[in-house]
Amino acid sequence: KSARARTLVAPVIVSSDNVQYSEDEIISKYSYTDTKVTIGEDGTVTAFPQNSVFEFKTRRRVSRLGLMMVGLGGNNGTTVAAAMYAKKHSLEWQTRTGTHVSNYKGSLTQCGTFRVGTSSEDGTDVYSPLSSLVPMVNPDDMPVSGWDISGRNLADAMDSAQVLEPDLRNKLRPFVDKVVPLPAAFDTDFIADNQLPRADNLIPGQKQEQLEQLRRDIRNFKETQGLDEVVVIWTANSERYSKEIEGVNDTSENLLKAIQGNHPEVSPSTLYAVASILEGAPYVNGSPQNTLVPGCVKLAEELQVFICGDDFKSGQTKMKSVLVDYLIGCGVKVKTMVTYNHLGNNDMYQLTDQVMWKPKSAAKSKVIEDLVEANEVLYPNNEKPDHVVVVKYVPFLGDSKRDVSEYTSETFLDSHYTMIMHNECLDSALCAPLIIDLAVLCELFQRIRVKVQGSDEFKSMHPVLSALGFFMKIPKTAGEEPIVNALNRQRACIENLVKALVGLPAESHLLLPTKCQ
Ligand code: NAI
Ligand code: DG6
Repeated sequence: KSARARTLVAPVIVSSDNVQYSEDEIISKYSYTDTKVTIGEDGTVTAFPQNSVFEFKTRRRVSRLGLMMVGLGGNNGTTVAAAMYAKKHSLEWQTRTGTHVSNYKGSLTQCGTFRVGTSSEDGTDVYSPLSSLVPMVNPDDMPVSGWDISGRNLADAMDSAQVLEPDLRNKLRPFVDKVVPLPAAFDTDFIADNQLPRADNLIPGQKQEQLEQLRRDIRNFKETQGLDEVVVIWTANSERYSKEIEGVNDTSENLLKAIQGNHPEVSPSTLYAVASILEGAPYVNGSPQNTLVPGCVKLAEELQVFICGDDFKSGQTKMKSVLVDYLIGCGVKVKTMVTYNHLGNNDMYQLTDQVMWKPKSAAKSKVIEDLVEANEVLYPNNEKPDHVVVVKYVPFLGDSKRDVSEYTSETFLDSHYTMIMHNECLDSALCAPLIIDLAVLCELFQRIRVKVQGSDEFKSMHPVLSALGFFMKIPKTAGEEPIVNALNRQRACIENLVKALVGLPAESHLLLPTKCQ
């Protein structure tokens, strides 16, 4: 039997009345269908399918993009930088299992494929990467910079992270041993005491001076590397929550004043976010703390700069957002989820501090709420599964994260269905490809303009980039937009949005002709 699917990586040109390609732009029309539901006084439910037309304009020229990571010298930061240097210089390295060639496995944009359609020749499904539909940044061409409270050069930081194989570290050393992170904005009140010994690379002065220096750093990076755009991604230690206080961080004006006044509740991460927004650089919060306080969101909205949060969804939580979706989706009632992580990297060491652990604990625990709320047949009266999250610091294991999870459910006639899982992977290998994807997709979003039905103006997407929820434990949404946690829905959102840019319909999964006579 011949193959039923094939992957084509060549650019896909869509031939349809819904799309026009000019030298500079792709202009598409997309018919968006949703169903409005009304509930009558007698309880009757009526559904009204509705269509609206969105027009998209996507600039075809890809910006020259630079990535700045906050926490460049940490495990994630050095792993991302290593992959990019290794790929750019086509490095190969030896391990006991053989020769390895640099690659971006684990990245949705670099290694994921999506169904474009059915071959007219032989009926096979045709798949392509997203970058075949719309041009995207090649991460090999993306200069990397960033800040760290530790002034170690990247070669030494890679050694200390113990993520990369020794042969690869040796091959990278000549490229990175002169690369030193920029001095960081820092406040001892937002980080665990156990991190203080590494804090030797700090911007002097108060918060306003720190903000100004961060802004200069972004501008310098842009100028010296000849960049069109910079994306800033927080991958530094998880901070404590900052208090949200009326008059301090509730509006953009108050937040800027609070920075000027060196207010103790303005966290370093909020300073980085404000600096990025003021410089027009999209900002991604890869940790669970409330960096994006209301004043910061308002600033992003006023200046129309993208923000995305919170906390990378890389391992156990990602699995949870697949498995619980699968179980509840099959009509199985999940009753308990008990999940353990143990590992020994610096992130986990910092999380031994109970104040710093609080936001991470909340992020790891929230991830199934929408899935449970969506099924009152199984979960009436606000019932919820018992959800326990435990993490432990085990220094010997370093970055090798162990995830042990037990899910107990009720299925047919209340019989019990128990699943036990054990995963092991380098924490940073799970997370680094997400950072690359976030940078690549932020750049794409920067090039999109959209006109909603009834408007005559093309505008950029909403500054809160909820479409990137696939990568986030607690996706930040705009206003009343509901949070979606199910990974498949989140992936479909990115896929269908990119398809809309070239006038392709959303994937229906129907394959209808083959099912009909
Ligand atoms: P890490 O501890 O190895 O690296 C963090 C780096 O941030 C350190 O080098 C530290 O010196 C630096 N840093 C701390 N405060 C800073 C500041 N104010 N400015 C600049 N740099 C600062 O941690 P790792 O493993 O790289 O993780 C980074 C972050 O990503 C953590 O917050 C973690 O919770 C989050 N994360 C990681 C995931 C993963 O799978 N690895 C998944 C989800 C989130
Ligand atoms: C403890 O779980 C360490 C954390 O930093 C995690 O590695 C990180 O938040 C990833 O979490 P998850 O739940 O997606 O594996």
